[in-house]
Amino acid sequence: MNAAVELDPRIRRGVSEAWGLGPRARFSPLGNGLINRTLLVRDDGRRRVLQCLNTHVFRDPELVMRNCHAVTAHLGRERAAGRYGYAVLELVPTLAGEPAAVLDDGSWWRMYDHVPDTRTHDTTAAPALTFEAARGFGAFASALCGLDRDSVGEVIPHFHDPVRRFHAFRAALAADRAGRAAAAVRECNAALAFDEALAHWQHLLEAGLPWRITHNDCKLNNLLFDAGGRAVCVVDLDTVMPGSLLFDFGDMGRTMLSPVPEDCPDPERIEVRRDHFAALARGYIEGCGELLAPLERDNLVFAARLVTGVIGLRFLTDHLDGDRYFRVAHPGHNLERARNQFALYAALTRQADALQALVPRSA
Ligand code: GN1
Ligand code: MG
Repeated sequence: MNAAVELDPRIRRGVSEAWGLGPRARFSPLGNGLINRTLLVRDDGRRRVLQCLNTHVFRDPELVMRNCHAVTAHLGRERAAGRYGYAVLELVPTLAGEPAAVLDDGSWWRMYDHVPDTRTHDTTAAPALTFEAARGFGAFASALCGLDRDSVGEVIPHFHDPVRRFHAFRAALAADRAGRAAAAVRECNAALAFDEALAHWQHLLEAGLPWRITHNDCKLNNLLFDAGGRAVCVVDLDTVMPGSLLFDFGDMGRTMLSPVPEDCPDPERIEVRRDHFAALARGYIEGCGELLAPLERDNLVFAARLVTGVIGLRFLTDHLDGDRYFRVAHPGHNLERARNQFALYAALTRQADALQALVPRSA
């Protein structure tokens, strides 16, 4: 269990007043998120999850909270009707009945019930776990297809847009504001080669790639598992918004096909495990049910390449910008992440045909 942290006294007072926490409430860090700050709160035998929203990333926190509410309420109804077999995050309103508390310093805090007896994984060793994760995220996408499109707004416009991400990288490289480009030539060259994926992306848009409500951050550690490896609950709902299922499958491939986590600094250890890809495709197709269109199914490997490349671009852009977006644990962390993602991108590209042949033709 993680050690307790001392919250800034004003923050502690603010959140305690907002949710009526007792004087002995204890806070400890939770999870490995790179954007929001997440804490486990233990108060009088009760456990809850407290999060500070990163408002530099989520510029419209009110919209984020409205989306989260719409999504959790919808999933709750699907679950009650027997159409969704997973736990659903429960937002805990403040004592004043608000979905979040805005403290004097302008920080946004919200609370979820803690889902008991669960854990996250940063990597998967067994294809069975990969299958479970993919089926869980697939069921999540399928459950969201009944949600009214107007009830979920675009929290981060163009979030996965590969063309914009590529241009943002080129602009960061040209600006070189942190003076790091010279020492990152290899990674930058790998990133520049990503433009070969853009034409196919354009083609998919023109071919009518379905736009749905998607999670947009389906990395393995955004799913809670029980001790037996069963998927229990999808978390991190802040980026649920209109998008493509390819973004979700791509993030799963990015975080489950390689045996090492996204920041493993040694590219030699990165590989694409075909048995995990087969499990991923089978699990996702089973979880999505009828939802997956042929154009989506035929592009699952492309999805993994696309998202791996886009996240590689984002890590590298942030490195060149001076680490202003993703949380880093040491200097060069974003560069290591980018190197890792481009090594994975290259491995996926080399094996693309063999992998796509593993995708079942129908559910
Ligand atoms: C961020 O918050 P977290 O760590 O689950 C990021 C994702 C990246 C991911 C890389 C809003 O997700 O897009 O894929 O880091 N979320 C946002 O690990 O930018
Ligand atoms: Mg997360």
